Amino acid sequence: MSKRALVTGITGQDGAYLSQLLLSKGYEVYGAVRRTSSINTARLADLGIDKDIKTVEFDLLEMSNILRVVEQTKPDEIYNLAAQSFVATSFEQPIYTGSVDGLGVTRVLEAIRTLGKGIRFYQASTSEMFGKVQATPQSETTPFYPRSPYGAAKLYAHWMTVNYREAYDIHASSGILFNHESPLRGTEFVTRKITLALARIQCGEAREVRLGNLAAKRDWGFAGDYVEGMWRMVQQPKADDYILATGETHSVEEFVCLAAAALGMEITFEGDGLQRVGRDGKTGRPIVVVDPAFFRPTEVDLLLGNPHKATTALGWQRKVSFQQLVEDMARKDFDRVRDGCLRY
Ligand code: NAP
Ligand code: G4F
Repeated sequence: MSKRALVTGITGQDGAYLSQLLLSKGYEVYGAVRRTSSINTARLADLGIDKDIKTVEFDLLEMSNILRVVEQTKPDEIYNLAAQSFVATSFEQPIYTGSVDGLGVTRVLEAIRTLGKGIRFYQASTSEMFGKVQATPQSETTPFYPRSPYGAAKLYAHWMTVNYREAYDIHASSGILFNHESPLRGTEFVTRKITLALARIQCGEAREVRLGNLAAKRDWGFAGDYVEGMWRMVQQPKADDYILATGETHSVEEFVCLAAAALGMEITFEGDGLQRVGRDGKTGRPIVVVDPAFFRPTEVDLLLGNPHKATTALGWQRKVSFQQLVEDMARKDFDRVRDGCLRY
């Protein structure tokens, strides 16, 4: 008999790739979708799987709803990907972020504790929990030091996942995932913001892109590779916590240069601090401008993960290189802008 999975956050980037993977493995997939004024399944449609998923109305803020959904769908596995996932917004909406990203996870764990301790649980934890990093590279034993309300809420959720595993013997795993991107990434995140803006500039629809901290460094991988790691964690005989990362780090500025090159543009940077500017190599026109509006009250300067445990215990490894990822994102956005079919 096929396994049944309940995926929260199914309308987001990871929800789409994970559902595609689970369907390919013969799972019956229930997609937990919160009520919004517009239907929001464009990513699932892009992967051609929107018709294969059974959707259920779900909100991490509503305990009674979570209990009913778990009772009615009777999943073998729950993947909790739902979150207010944008770090910058968490500084403006810290209480909301705490309720969804922190307490929301406890609500799901309570539903499992109440209704079915046999349900396996995956929690979408994050490298943002390392924040002001205490060691480099970061591994499962590196101490946490979150630098945003998002990071703090996710850290609470991480420890609740560990606690419910230890206290109630629930098969609950926490995936500490470093940044992962794709053509399905939300446009507010820096990678997609860059690829979309450069595509618009190349198509004559925009003149410049305004960014914040160009020196920030991230360990960026491809989301499609990371959902495979989530699934592998849940299949282990014993639940545990694992880092998924590439073991490489690159700056925002490097990402800009590589994305520009993929579109046949050359950008050269000059100046320091707020005066730093990226110019078109041919015309000298400013294309990348620093705007303090995109600085964060507290920043995570550098993330670099050590995926050794996942590689050895799960047999997981990323397949898509950084260069390939950037090129895929840049070219996909160029096609979308050129063809006038931008849906998210
Ligand atoms: P995303 O694209 O922003 O998707 C977030 C999903 O959560 C969306 O489906 C959203 O629904 C849903 N959601 C938000 N608030 C909700 C609520 N109150 N109740 C139910 N659903 C709600 O995020 P992602 O990049 O796919 O990331 C997936 C998860 O991994 C998130 O928990 C994120 O924090 C975590 N994570 C991501 C990364 C990364 O680099 N991508 C790294 C580490 C951890 P709507 O469509 O209605 O907004
Ligand atoms: O793309 P970002 O917004 O992602 P961030 O903050 O690293 O968070 C993402 O990864 C986390 C895993 O570590 C996830 F948990 C989280 O849900 C999310 O998916 O910003 C990346 C870096 C930051 O240092 C930011 O300050 O890029 C810098 N940046 C510079 N200019 C910018 C911009 N970020 C955004 N969003 N927009 C800018 O204009």
